Amino acid sequence: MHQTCYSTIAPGLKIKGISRVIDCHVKDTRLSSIQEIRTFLENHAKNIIGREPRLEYDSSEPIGYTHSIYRFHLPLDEGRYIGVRLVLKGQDAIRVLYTVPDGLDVSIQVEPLEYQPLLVNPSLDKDSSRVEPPRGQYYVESPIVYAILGVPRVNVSTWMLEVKGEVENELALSLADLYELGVDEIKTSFHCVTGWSLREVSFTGVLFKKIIEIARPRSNVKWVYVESLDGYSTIIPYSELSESTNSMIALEMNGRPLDILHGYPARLVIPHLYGWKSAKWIKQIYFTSEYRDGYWEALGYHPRGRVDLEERFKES
Ligand SMILES: Nc1nc2c(c(=O)[nH]1)N[C@H]1C(S)=C(S)[C@@H](COP(=O)(O)O)O[C@H]1N2
Ligand SMILES: [Mo]
Repeated sequence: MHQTCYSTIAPGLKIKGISRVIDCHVKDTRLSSIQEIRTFLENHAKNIIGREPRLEYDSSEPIGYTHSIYRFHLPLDEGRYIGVRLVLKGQDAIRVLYTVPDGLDVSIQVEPLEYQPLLVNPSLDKDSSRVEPPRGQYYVESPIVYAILGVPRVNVSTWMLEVKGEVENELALSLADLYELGVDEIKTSFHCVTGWSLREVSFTGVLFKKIIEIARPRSNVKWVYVESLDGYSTIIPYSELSESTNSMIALEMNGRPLDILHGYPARLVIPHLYGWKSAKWIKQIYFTSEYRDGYWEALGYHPRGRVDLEERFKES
């Protein structure tokens, strides 16, 4: 079986008791039934855990119109398990990801590879507010709330947003400081990678290009890594923020301070990228020349996540 695997991790996954994610790219594998999926995964897992696997089905869901995810468990002792996620594009398997719990020794028979995202930067129409939903998306009436690591408690009197890394001016901004920088309002659509989109939602906050002007990232900066109070993280190509006129640190939604469920006191809103890049409850923005996986990127999602290019998962 020809394949490339690499080993990765993100802080939020550590919180969940996962010590690493083994991410394997798959090629030329057509799976047209659940039976074929099972057989394929059993063979695949044998290479990873080095013994006969017992595969238990967990769940599956469509991601847009093109992709789907199947989740299985490989049970271990004491109720622990290795999580297995199979990503399919149509009927083609494109990757298998294993979430390995803390303290477990797996004999990986494959070389872990450092993932090097290659991003050419096509300047396409980034307008996401047109009436027809983008490919693979459908409109819903109200946003679905995601809090994969729970809703954190926030004390706004001590909360500060830190802006750090390879910048000339590091910043620590309170909520009042953010308002003092001046806020703008945008009206936009918002697109979750699982397929739902919101139309015409308004956000008020500090435009990201204003943060860039003040912090002055150095010329070698290529990525912006964002960490949240709940341990969530994500990574965004620097150019997607520096060239965007409507990406912001949002403080209000539809004219009112963000609800705690939607990220109070501050969240990112990057309208032309899938929703997982719009981290809620943000605490640190880190400018860097080096790529590293955030929470969902460590689980196989795309380093850039452009909606117009349907960048849902990393390329195989
Ligand atoms: N801290 C944190 N930020 C997050 C998430 C999360 O689970 N935790 N989910 C992301 C995903 S997948 C989406 S689609 C949007 C959803 O935003 P909403 O919960 O305000 O609708 O938040 C993003 N930001
Ligand atoms: Mo999402």
